[in-house]
Amino acid sequence: MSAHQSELPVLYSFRRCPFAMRARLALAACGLKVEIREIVLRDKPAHMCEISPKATVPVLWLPDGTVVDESLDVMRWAVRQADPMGLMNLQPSALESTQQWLAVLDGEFKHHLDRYKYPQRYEGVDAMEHRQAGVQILKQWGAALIDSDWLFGNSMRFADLAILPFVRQFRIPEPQWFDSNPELAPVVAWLQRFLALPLFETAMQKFEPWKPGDPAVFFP
Ligand SMILES: N[C@@H](CCC(=O)N[C@@H](CS)C(=O)NCC(=O)O)C(=O)O
Repeated sequence: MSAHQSELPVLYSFRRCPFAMRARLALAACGLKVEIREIVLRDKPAHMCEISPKATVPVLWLPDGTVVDESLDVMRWAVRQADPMGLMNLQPSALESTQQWLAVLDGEFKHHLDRYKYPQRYEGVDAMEHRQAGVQILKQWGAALIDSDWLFGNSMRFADLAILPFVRQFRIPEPQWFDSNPELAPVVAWLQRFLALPLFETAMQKFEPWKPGDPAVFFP
């Protein structure tokens, strides 16, 4: 019942999750089509949990049965299939910065983002301290944006797509404060550029939650 209904990979996804969002962005940017299964976090499909017991989205299930269940690995898989936008056209130094920034993003930045956005979920947390720590990290990315539209020049690359869904999340609690913060001006412009992309609109397409037996729905 949960088998592939086509020759295409299946992507378990949740629209609002920034990890799933980066996976959809990479798939769409690489011109790859998947069978999409939108999930609800409090009622995850049994098949998804079976193939990936850690049960986080995104999960990409390939027709040969391979399971790719880390968002950065889904992105890496996508660019290996095709890279028409040149997301991986990077000098060795840019590749090194990409790796460092992604480690900071999924580690420190995500830590501060969660505590800024949802302080009530943690004990003894001061949201403003975490907001400030997040700003310090954003400023490092902002420094790379002083003379260019994207992190590595005037074309979007892998790191932009991996990082921007999380910058978007960081803006959500206090959009006016974020947009008018002079320290963040290059980051604000970077985010606005991203939100205006047709690619972003494609990645944010809405789907009804999937249940076993539903006809296949495709993304993009
Ligand atoms: N390291 C994972 C993290 C994915 C993740 O944490 N996704 C969240 C949603 S944003 C999730 O599925 N959480 C499971 C839950 O809330 O039950 C990745 O990069 O794919």
